[in-house]
Parts: sequence; structure tokens; C-alpha cells
Amino acid sequence: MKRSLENIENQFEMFQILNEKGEIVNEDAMPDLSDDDLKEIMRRMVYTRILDQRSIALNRQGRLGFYAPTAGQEASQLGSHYALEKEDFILPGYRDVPQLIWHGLPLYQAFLFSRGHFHGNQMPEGVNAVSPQIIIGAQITQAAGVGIGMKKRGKDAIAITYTGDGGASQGDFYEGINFAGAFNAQAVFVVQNNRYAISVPVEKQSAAKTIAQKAVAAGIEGIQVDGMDVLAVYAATKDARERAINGEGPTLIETMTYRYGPHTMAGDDPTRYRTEETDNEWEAKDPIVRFRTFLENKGLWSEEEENEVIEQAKEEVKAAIKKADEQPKQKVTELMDIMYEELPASLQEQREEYEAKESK
Ligand SMILES: Cc1ncc(C[n+]2csc(CCOP(=O)(O)OP(=O)(O)O)c2C)c(N)n1
Repeated sequence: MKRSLENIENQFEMFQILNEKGEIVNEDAMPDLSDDDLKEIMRRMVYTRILDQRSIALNRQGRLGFYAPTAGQEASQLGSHYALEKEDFILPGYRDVPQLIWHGLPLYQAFLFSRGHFHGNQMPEGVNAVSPQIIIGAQITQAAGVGIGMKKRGKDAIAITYTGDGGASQGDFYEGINFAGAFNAQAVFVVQNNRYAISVPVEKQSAAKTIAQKAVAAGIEGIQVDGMDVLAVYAATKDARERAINGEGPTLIETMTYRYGPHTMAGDDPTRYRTEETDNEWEAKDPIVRFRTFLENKGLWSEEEENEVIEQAKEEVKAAIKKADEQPKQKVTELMDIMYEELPASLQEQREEYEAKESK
């Protein structure tokens, strides 16, 4: 028995293309990306890091509500997103707001989501996504369903869902990947293994040595990827996407990453469960630093370009928070109207009561 487990574990070595020093260590796997693509990926990662810093500041000023920091996870989030097409459908977790923004969700709406305003959950026409899931693991079963739907309709698109290592310890996760495998769903499951479910280390959540190997029991492909290496995450997702569309089944991608900040801004103190030594170890793997080195060595990136992106991000955040401030307050009647095509009789009376209150 032990030997069969070891055999499985040995199959999930971490896939890497760009090492911590910004060197290509796996030339054969290098994805076919133009210089413009490479620069765009860098731009998005830098922009998102600034967005994270500004969101934390806005939260501290009381101008944002719920916020789950993203710094450290840019390669996992944006490398996987860059492999998608507009038709692909995203089912994110609460930390995955950056993917939604790059899929087309306006920034001011992301801020409204943070404030609990329902307009933040209304995806604009053509933005194929649902709002971030708070219930851990629930998006996994939903993604299986969307991926099966895409297959049935013969679409050249996938459902992609994101969760953390904690999500991969939930029952919904196993049900979702099992169903996806059984029905050959056009789905990709990304688990961003940032080592902790709030304060619970991944080692205490599961005896499995990797999360990627959980794919085996569901009969689907699984791969563990260096989640701080944007090229590896991109290449793995692109490959998974193509295979899903070609009818070759879903894939589970585990990205090895780290969140530098607290779990959310609601009072988590990571110093109570992580050491400075571990933090430093992971910061040395930083996805932006290594990609910057890679691009600079190719003569594709400069300090001026980076500063331009930083300024642009700051300006856009400023404009978006202003726009969020200017939005009308949400009304219960409006929420009822968008929830139901036909309001049930039992709610009709409540609606009238709210209407009377709101018109005062
Ligand atoms: C079903 C359910 N159980 C518990 C919670 C409380 N909770 C919120 S975040 C979290 C940890 C999730 O960790 P992980 O999936 O690793 O994601 P990360 O926050 O690290 O991105 C838990 C248990 C929840 N939101 N939903």
C-alpha cells in the first residue's frame, strides 16, 4: 500500500519554467508568447500589486469593506487568467478579484462588491463570470456544472474556478472534480496553495503530500506548478484549457504560492501562525521580481515603464473609488427586482413596505 502512495506522490513534481533568479530552466516548456504579451503580463502583475496596496489603505481608511489581500499571488492569478479567452467563464473565490478585473469587471464595481453593494455583483454584459464566492468550495461544484454545460453546447470555452488549499479540503471540492471527470467537463480547477486556510497550515488539513495528486482519484489530470512563476502558471493553464476544449477532460492545477498579507483585513494577524523566516523565504521567490529580471535581461522592461504602470494604477484607483462613492445607495426594492423575474406574492407586501420607506 505504502509503495502505491509513494508512486503517486512522486508523479507530482513541481513544474517550473522561470526560476527565482529569473532564469529559464525549462526551455522546452517555454510558452509561445510575443514580447508584447510578456510585457502585458508584467504590466498586469505590477498594476495588481499596486491595486492591492491601495485597497489595503482604502480599507484602513474605512472606504472599503471586505478585502482579501492578493500580494504574492499575482503569478497564480494573472498567469492563469492570461491563458483564458473572453468566452471563458470564471468562478472565483473572494481573493480572486484581480482575475475578474482583467476579465472586464470595472474597478469601481469591484470596490462596490467590497462594500457589500449588490451592484458589485452584477457582471456587465459580456463579462463571463460570477461574483466571488465566500462559501469555501462552493464554486468547485458550480464550475463542474458550467463546464458540463459548455461541453453539451459544443462551446470553444472553459469554466475556470479558483480556490485555496482550504477549499481543496472541503467536500464540495471532491464532489466537483469527481463530477467534472465523470462528465468530461470543460473545466479547469485552480487551487492556489498559499500554505494556509486562515491560520491552519496545509499539512494539518490533509495527509496528501500534494493537492495536485487529488486529481488521480477523480480520474482527471493534475499538475503542481510553481505559483510564483507566471510563465509556468500560464503554460499549465493554456495546456489545460486546450485539452478541456478538445474533449480530453478537466485538469486540477495546484499553484505553490504565498499571500504576503493577512488573510483578510478583518483582524487576522499572520505573525501568530507564520514565522518571519518563512515570510522571507517566500518573498525571495517573488513573482514580480523574477519576471522583472527576466524581462530586463531581454531588454523588454525599464524602471520608467514600471513607474508609468504604477502611476496609472494609482490614478485609476482614485477615479474608481470616486465613482463608487457616487453610486446611489442600494435599495431593498431594487435588490428584490433583480432577484426575481416575477416577485412571489409572499414578498409583494414586503416590497411595498420597503418602497414606502425608501421614498421618504
Ligand atoms: C463553507 C465555509 N466554511 C468556513 C468558512 C470560513 N472561512 C473563510 S476563509 C477560510 C479559509 C479558506 O482558506 P483557503 O481555501 O486556503 O483560501 P485562502 O484564504 O488562503 O485564499 C475559511 C475556513 C467559509 N467561508 N465557508
